[in-house]
This record gives sequence, C-alpha cells and structure tokens, in this order.
Amino acid sequence: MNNQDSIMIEKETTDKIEMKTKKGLGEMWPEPIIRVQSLAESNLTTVPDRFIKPPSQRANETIIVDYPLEADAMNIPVIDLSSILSGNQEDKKRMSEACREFGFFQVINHGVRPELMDAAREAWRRFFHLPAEAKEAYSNSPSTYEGYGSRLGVEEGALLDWNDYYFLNFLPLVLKDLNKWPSLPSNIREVTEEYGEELVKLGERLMRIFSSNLGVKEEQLQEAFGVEGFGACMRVNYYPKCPRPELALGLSPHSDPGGITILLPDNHVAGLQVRHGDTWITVNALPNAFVVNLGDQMQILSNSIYKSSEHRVIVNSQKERMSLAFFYNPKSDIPIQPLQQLVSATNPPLYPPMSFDEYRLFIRTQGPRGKTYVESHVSLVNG
Ligand SMILES: O=C(O)CCC(=O)C(=O)O
Repeated sequence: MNNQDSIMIEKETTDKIEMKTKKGLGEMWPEPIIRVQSLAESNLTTVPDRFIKPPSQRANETIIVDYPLEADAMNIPVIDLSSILSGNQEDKKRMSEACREFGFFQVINHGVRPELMDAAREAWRRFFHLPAEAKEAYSNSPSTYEGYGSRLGVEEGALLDWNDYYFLNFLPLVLKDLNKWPSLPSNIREVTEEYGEELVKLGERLMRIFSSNLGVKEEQLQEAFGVEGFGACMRVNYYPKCPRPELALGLSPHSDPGGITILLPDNHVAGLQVRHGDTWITVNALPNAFVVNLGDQMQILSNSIYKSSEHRVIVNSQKERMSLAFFYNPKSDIPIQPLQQLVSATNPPLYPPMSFDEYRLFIRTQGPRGKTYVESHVSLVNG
C-alpha cells in the first residue's frame, strides 16, 4: 500500500455524497503551500484567485471589526456555568435549549482563570509574529495535521481560506509530543500545557451536563467517548488582515467533526458567524467567555437531539484576528453511534456506527464543506 489517498466519491441523483476513504492521508500536500501571512505582508491590493469565493459563498454584510457589537444585534445564548454547577435548574435548561436550537453558546464563569486565557492568546500571537523560518520548522503534513499549516483538505486546486494555523495534540497522552509544539516564545509550551489541562477539565464538566440534559446518566457521554483514550487537541487560527475581505473567508462554512469545541475567540476583533436558519449571527464575544459548540459526534450520539451548527469566519482589512479552538473528541477508534437510551422502535437510530478516525478523514481530505459530512452520514442509513 502506498501513502496516497484513495477516495471514492459517488454523487447520487439526490445529490447526496457517499465517501469511502480507504487509506490514510499522505505526507505531502498536493501543491506548494501558500502562507497567508506572507501574502498579507506583501502589500497586495487584492487576493490571489485561489482565495476568491464564488459570489454565493461570500459574506455580504458590512464587515464588523471591534467588540462590543451593537447591543441589539442577535447573539448566541450566554450560559453561566457556575450557576448550573450550584444547582440553578433554569440555567441548566437554557443550556439544554442552546444545544438543541443553536448547537452554540457562550459560557461565562467557567472556572478557567482569565490570566491563563490571556497568556495563551499572547503566547500564540507572539508565535505567529516570529520570523518565517522559526514557524516553517514546524510545517505540517496532511497525515496528522500537527504543526504549522495553511490549508484543510488535500484536493488539488481547491479554493483556500484566508488563515494559517497551528495544530497540536494533548490527549491521548501517546499523541502528545512536545517536540511538535513550538519552542518559542519561551513560555509557549508551559502555558499551552496548563491551558490544555484546564480545558480538558472544562470539557469533562460540560459532558456531564450535556448528558444529564439528554436524560441519561451523567457519565453516559463520556463513556461513549471512551473513559480512557479520548482525544483533546487544539487548532490556533491566525487570520491576517485581508486586502479584499468581501471576496474571501477566514474559514469556510463547516460544522466541527468532533465532540465539543471550546473556542477562545479574539478579545478585540469579531469574525465568527454561526448559521441560524437563513441568517448568519456574528458572535458578540463577551470578555473572558468561551464560545462552546457541539460537533458532529454530539449530533450523532444524541440521535440529532443536539445540533452541530454550521459556522464560518469573516476577515477584515484593518486588523488581524486569532482564535484558539480546543477540540474535545471521542477515542478515535471506537464506533460512535446514537446512545441506545435515545433510540426506540419509533425513534430509530439516524446514524450508523463509525469511528472518529474514519469520520474526520472527510474534512481532512475535502476541507470545510458546510454540514455535508454529517448529512451524508444520515443518508447512508435512511437514503
Ligand atoms: O476563529 C474562529 O472564531 C472559529 C474557528 C473555527 O471555527 C474552527 O477552528 O473550527
């Protein structure tokens, strides 16, 4: 077996896609990597064709830059975690509704120290401002995505997003390799390690409440994820200033393939938008809040009671933006399927079992594509 991807895509008459990924991803990107930051710093007046989205995918609204946004603008729900943990049933219910309706909320009073959040942001901001050679030393490949990268997906000629990123693993411990984390700035490994430990604890707390809100025992979702061997990883997204923000996107519409995403948004610059029906809500991030969203694995485990929502990132010409997306994921090689307590003869399972390793190859191969992956996964059973 060679290392090439072997992907068969069948377009059915219903326009549903069945994909069978037979082998892992290779060591090489299909074409030379373009660092978005170096483009942005080369004083271009427009963006290269590869970054120009078709008109139907562009964000048409005025690009908003700084927080706070207009007070009356629509926002995702804000949930107070400490209030839930001290027994407030009303807030717990609001979290449940947020998971069912939006698949997104902001969490405040979550227990992670604001100083640690700021230190993590600052360390990574300094990393992205290191000279190119210091970053290139950690250049990533599609086989694991770990390291410094600039694209999701391996399709030759695909349209690209206006961001660079850094991807690293925390859990399972066998995948945590500090040599694959940057060594500069000098505190980045220490800060990132502590940040990861705190976010794993936050993920565990959220998992218990999400379970309880589904009417199953508190440990149920964690057991489905694997009590040991579950995953935690992070992608730090860096969106440079963009000379033609109306033509490009920082990150194309997608739902996250994994379990829970706990996002530390930029503390000054807006950009994350969540699809709600026919509108895109620009997240008005509160100081020291995390933005939490449910990934496809949660939609699958809850048999579609919880929603993984489509989201995207818009860019602007005035300020760079950065976010730290922490992913709390199932153990990668166990079958994930709707919890048996949530299915019955009248409410059959909507999704067949599939391991997260297999599932995430969709996005790792084809890049962000709205909710195509989870929707085509349903269709394999019901279509
Ligand atoms: O940058 C953001 O605000 C969102 C990032 C995101 O959606 C992701 O990393 O999957």
